[in-house]
Amino acid sequence: TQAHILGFPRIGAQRELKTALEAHWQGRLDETGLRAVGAQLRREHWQQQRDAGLDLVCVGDFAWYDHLHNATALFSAAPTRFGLPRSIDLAGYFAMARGTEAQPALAMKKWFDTNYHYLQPEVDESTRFALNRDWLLPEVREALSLGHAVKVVLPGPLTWLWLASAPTAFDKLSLLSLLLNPYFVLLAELNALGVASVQFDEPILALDLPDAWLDAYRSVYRELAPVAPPILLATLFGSVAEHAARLSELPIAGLHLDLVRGPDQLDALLDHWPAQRVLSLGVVDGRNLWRCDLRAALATLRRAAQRHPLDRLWIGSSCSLLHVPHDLRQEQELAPELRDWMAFATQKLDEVATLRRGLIHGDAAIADALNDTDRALDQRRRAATTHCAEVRERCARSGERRAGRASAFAQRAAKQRAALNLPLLPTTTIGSFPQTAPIRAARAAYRQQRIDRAAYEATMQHAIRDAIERQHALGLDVLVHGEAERNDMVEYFGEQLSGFALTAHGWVQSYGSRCVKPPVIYGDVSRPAPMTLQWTRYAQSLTDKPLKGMLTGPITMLCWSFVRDDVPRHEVALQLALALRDEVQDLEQAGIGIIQIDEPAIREGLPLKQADRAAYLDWAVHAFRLTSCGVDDATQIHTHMCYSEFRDILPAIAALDADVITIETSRSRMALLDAFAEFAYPNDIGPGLYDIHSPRLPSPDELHALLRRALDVIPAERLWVNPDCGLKTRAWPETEAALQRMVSIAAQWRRQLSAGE
Ligand code: THG
Ligand code: ZN
Repeated sequence: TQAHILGFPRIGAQRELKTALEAHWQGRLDETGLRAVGAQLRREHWQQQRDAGLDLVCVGDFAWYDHLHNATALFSAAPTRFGLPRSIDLAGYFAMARGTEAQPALAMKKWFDTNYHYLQPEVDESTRFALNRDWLLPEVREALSLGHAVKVVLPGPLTWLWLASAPTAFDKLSLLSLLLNPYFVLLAELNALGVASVQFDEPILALDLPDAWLDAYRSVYRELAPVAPPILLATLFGSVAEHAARLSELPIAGLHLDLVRGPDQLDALLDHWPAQRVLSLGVVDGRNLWRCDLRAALATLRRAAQRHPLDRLWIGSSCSLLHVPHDLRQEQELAPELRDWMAFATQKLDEVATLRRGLIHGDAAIADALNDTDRALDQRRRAATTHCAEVRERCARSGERRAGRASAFAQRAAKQRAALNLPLLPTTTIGSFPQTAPIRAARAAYRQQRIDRAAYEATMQHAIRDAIERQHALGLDVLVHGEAERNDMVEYFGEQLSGFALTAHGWVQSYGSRCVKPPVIYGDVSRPAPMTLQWTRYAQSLTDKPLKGMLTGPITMLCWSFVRDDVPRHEVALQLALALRDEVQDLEQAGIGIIQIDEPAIREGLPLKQADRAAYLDWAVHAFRLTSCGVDDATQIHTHMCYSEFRDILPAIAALDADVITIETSRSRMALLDAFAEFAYPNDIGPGLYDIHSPRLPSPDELHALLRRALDVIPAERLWVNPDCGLKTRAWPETEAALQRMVSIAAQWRRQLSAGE
């Protein structure tokens, strides 16, 4: 019986990797210095796993930017457009990750249904692979020389290939045998080095895979297994029960199951999985930060042990711990009661090790841990702070009726036109403006109580006034207050809603060096006081133009938080919706005629399996409508979406019935817009006219062409003009220059269209 995890967070307890990466990119830290930071982090994280009592340490979970991208470098699979030498070095690796003068970066995509982004490989029929021994192997030697029992973690070849982008007519599976060559060489070398095991992450097995791909598993592992160290095939993020028989035929040493996401698959696998092989049970949640119910986990493990030899049962985290923060011990400001309910990555190592001791030696051997967990979980179950009768009653009452606007879109649009008096092709922005150094400094000073509320408010009001003046000068039609007071769009609301807790150091990697600090929903959610009203009202007082109130929607609040696991997610979504609905109504009451409710994460929350999607979309759409639909016909509801592929959920997006949707489209050169047109999206649309993620100024020709394309497929009466996303990561000079061009192109088209009438 071995205890292991599927991977450890690489960013470091103090985000050391982030600091080092950004210093390196700015030229303040050379490659040697950067490599030293990475080596130190790996050494610490291996030692932590060993000290906790795990039997294996993970090697290969470390990455300078993204672990899938590491495999791209390891197998020399750079797309030719970067013009890199065959053997990718660190500079080439970063060039692909971050883009160059000449080439945009590889696309960033959401890793399954998580808020982590991977770099998407690009393949075509000319792609060829070769093992690059500068990657991974030195890390393996590093760990071996430190005396660790090594389990190498690698993306499985089928998952790597599935996630790669390719020309439409090209069958990616035709590359498989070429891709297996470097894997084959690598595995033989790992075997010779004496690694104990190789974990192939194959999360795509939790999707609805076509038969051709499922069939390919057999050829892959028949080819690789003979030369490889014992292979553990890791499934994650969902059940693979339907593939139990097929998986059991693979010539692999072990299979890992995510029993947090797919608890019901255990029996199916026990029916099929051969007794002489390893079955790894992922019972400690790698996606959430709640303390493991050790007794429940032990019961599961013992049930398995009745049907599978104990020495072939492994105990693990459900997936990589990449998705949880580093160490709970840093959270000294969290209420002790709450802290007691949680386990971060470091604590989860202990949980896994404890479970192994308990399984082998019985409850008595882990009596202290069991008692302590019982006490904490019992206290959590009985805590008054997690239950609010008022919230529960309100949810029960609201749950029955279908939320919807009083009138259909056409009638609302007429009333809104009369109320708002906007020109054709109205111009607007997505909400945030540059977070300048003085703004950040004031927020930090206020948080640390170095300045008082009055001084803080004065600085924020100054930033708002500045943003309004700049928008007036630019001639934008619908203004925003600029969100100077907000850190992260989810954290900001989490700080103000009841039922939420914030951590001080709970950083989780989002992409590259960028991290987020997801708030924790531990109790029933409600809104004790208005959250945005004061700033929005102040901004509206400075202008006669319509000012758009800005909120984060209920589904995005849910997807980008750590959510309680003692209440169904749809119930939490309902609570969030009702809390946000109160804010919407307060804004309307205060005379704010346009309210935007952002839902960039609605696609990310979509279940991996088709069969579960309709139910999710049903409650997600309901939550948005509940938030947005309590307003008068004349009040205009906007929503904004970005970061995802929305094509497959267009009917649900239409069902949100927002009056206006602004969407990220410029990076796909408006291809998404065609999908909206094809679907005949019924309400107003603002396709993003330029990519805000790059400091590059969009040329007038390019803006002109994109707007023309938009006008080809969307009637002018329903078209808005705006950038792709919020502007908080940009500086003012480039922001103003780009917006000026955007506004003038809109004016040009407006003149042209009215002349044509
Ligand atoms: N908030 C949350 N999740 C997200 C996004 C978000 N997921 C998707 C997408 N946006 C990810 N994009 C980013 C962009 C920038 C940063 C993080 C995720 C970022 N983070 C700061 C950093 O790492 O330096 C964190 C410090 C800060 O809050 O200022 O810049 O917008 N929840
Ligand atoms: Zn956006």
